[in-house]
Amino acid sequence: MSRQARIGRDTKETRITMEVDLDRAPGGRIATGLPFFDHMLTAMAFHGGFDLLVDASGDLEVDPHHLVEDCGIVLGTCLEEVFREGGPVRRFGHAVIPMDEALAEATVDVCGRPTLVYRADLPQTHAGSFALWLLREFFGGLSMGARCALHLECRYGENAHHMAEALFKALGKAIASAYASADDEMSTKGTI
Ligand SMILES: [Mn+2]
Repeated sequence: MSRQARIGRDTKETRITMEVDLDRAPGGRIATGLPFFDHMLTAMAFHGGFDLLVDASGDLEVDPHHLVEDCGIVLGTCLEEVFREGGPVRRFGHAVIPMDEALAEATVDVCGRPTLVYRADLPQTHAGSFALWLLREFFGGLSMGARCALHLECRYGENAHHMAEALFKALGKAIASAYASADDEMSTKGTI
């Protein structure tokens, strides 16, 4: 069964094409026009061990908020398609990942209900020119698109770049385990 999805989404604000293949090795081109965001998405896919292609452009001159949030929605929608068409998944995924002095935790439940809990007290507002409060918009869009519960916590750290990167690495690993193939539907209700 295919555990791959390709989705295009065009609005007046953004134009995004994304492809996720959970069974292909990472290495796809990730280009959003926001280098730090590319760096985070690359870390997520690489450490999750799946391939992600992103071709995104948008009204960055207005505010990168639209693009970052929409990338979350499209990635989530890709995962939702994998879930619907790729056979049963293990449903829960969890990872705790350090990066130098920072420690971050990600937990995913592919439960059909979107929820985001995001706890990260980042000591700097920006990484390069990237405004780090945008990360919440990405994670919110992701949980919405994937209809999953997503809990992200950076327990501690001193460098916001390290803290964000640890979060994305943990997220990649948690996604990989949550969407790994299972023998049966993992719900006592019999359906998700
Ligand atoms: Mn880095």
